[in-house]
Amino acid sequence: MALGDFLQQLDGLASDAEAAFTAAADTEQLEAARVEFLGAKSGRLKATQKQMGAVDKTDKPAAGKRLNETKQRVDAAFQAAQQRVAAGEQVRRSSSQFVDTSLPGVRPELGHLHPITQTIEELKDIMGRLGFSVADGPEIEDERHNFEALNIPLAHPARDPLENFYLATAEKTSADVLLLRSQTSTVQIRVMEQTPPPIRIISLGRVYRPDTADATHYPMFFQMEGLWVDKHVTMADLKTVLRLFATSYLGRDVHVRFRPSFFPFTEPSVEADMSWGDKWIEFGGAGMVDPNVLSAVGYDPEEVSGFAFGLGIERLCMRRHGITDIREFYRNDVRFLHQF
Ligand code: FA5
Repeated sequence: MALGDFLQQLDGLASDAEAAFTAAADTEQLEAARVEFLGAKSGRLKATQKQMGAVDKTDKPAAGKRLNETKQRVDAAFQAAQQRVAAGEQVRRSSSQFVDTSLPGVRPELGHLHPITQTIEELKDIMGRLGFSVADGPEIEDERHNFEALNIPLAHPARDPLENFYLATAEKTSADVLLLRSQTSTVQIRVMEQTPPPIRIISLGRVYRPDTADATHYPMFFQMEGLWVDKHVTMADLKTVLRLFATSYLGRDVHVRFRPSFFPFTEPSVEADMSWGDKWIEFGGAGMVDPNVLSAVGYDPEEVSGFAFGLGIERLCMRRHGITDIREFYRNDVRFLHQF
């Protein structure tokens, strides 16, 4: 083989290899080009090297020299391409897995108590400081505790089926008529039935009425009942306790006013309003426990007297936080609930 032909073959191979390595865009393409040119068994460089045997003896030194130079060119082109491809992949990897350690961490979402539950805890705390302990009663009640013992006779409009959630029971005898309690005053009776005076309790829980939901009414809501029975408990004590309670929970600038009212189980009775801007909103009913109620639980109305109150817990919480619609509490919108 003529020396010129051999050298030409080597030069062509070198420039083919350089072009292929430069064009390789990723590790796979580069590896394919490496096998094609530098492959140990059937690479083109190897194949050309084998042709050295056919070159004239006198031309061998020149051919060998060019072969070495070609090897170096091809190797250098491969290494340059290898570095370029590796650097590119590094950038791709790091841009998809980039971690900025100066950013604040991702906080796990923690739940918290519902605003009404939080309010209940706070009300218990305030009333506890005034000497009231917590009593509990069932949400499913009988007519005795929801009505009769509270001096609400059978013909009273408060017992109307349209005003209450009566429960359908298997045996429809008058003794087992059950309903969802419409007021926490039921707990007054349950406590007095079991405990002799003096009594100073509160009871907080759900009550149910078929009221149409609006900004200040909901068919299920929470009440805080209060009852203080002892010798010489007066209306002045009632007003003092309610005022102390209201200013403790709502702040010194809240005004409380009492309007004469009527409840079958208290005499005299009042309704209590709290100021809200230039308006008043009713937050509860109250009064001196009716002697008939004291007698119904076996107390002697000549010996002891008492006051009772029943407050709407949602309304208190609304006033405290400036919430203008009671329905917000029960929509389960986390944007609302997150704020408490
Ligand atoms: C009563 O429930 C009486 N048991 C209160 C009472 C207890 C009087 C002890 C005397 C002695 P009334 O129906 O007014 O009263 O309800 C009391 C409070 O519950 C209201 O002032 C109001 O704050 C709240 N309330 C009444 N209905 C609803 C309702 N549908 N949604 C939200 N809050 C209500």
